[in-house]
Amino acid sequence: MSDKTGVIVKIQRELFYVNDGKTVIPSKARGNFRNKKITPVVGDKVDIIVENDLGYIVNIHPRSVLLHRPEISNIDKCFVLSSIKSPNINLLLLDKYLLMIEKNGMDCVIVFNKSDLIDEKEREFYKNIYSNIGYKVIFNSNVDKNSNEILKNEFTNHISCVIGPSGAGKSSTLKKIFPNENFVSGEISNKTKRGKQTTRHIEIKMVAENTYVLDTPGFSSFDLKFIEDKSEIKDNFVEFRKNSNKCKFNNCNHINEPNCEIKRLVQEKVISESRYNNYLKIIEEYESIRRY
Ligand SMILES: Nc1nc2c(ncn2[C@@H]2O[C@H](COP(=O)(O)OP(=O)(O)OP(=O)(O)O)[C@@H](O)[C@H]2O)c(=O)[nH]1
Ligand SMILES: [Mg+2]
Ligand SMILES: [Zn+2]
Repeated sequence: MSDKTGVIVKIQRELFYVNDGKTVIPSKARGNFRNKKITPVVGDKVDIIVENDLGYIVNIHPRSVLLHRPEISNIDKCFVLSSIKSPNINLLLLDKYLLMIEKNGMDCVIVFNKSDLIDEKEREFYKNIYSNIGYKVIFNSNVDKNSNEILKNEFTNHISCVIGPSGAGKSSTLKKIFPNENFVSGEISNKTKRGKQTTRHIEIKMVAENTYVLDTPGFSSFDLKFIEDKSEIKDNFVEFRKNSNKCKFNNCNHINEPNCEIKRLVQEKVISESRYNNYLKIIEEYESIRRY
């Protein structure tokens, strides 16, 4: 019997795989601990007791960040990866992801993947919306012979996750820049001919010294349960936050209020109409879930 501390790198078949820096120990959650109604998630730093090669989780360290969908903790950087074509980009989903990232105070990089499928004009259009408000935007194509070193460097010294819609190319991109890891991407398997493989389980992988990445399964929708108060929505639209001190009312929601600086900036095309419309949709969705 021994005591160890490590990180849960994956969860599979009711077992938590804890990496203590040397080995990975399959572990179970202790009964008394499960009664507290905290479920361990990937990313958790935990204390375990090891008996006969099986660990028992006895403590979870405080989490710096806890994300839902996928449920993961202690991640410090998020790569939001979407294709613009095939599948078509969903800017509402992208803006929801950004809201979640801002709320959790994480670093963020927006990756527009499959840049081989779009022209310069489309490129500029999407880049402008997000780089104008301060986001780092990187275009990537896995069709290119060389791996994208600019993108690769963004991972160094972080514990990152890659999120984005299914089929956008998250696993393909990780496989291309970290070729020694077995990220499973959606090629049709020749052996089974069973159609597309998608990412099912999530697992933190160490890809370089001090550098960890987590590939996640794509979701087509993303709910707003992580929002606790309506004001968090406007506060986490970065370009609204920056300009709202010029609104007439200091609790302005930027919807129906007179002399609203945000609405003025939308009209002047300084703030993107797409971002503003998605803000309104998110508010509407938030209010509709609150009614139940
Ligand atoms: N044209 C083009 N196709 C790509 C590119 N990157 C990935 N693909 C293709 O897009 C499809 C989906 O790729 P995946 O990497 O499985 O996508 P994913 O985001 O991991 O999907 P989920 O695991 O379902 O969430 C595959 O057929 C890839 O070959 C790219 O840069 N350009
Ligand atoms: Mg995948
Ligand atoms: Zn306002």
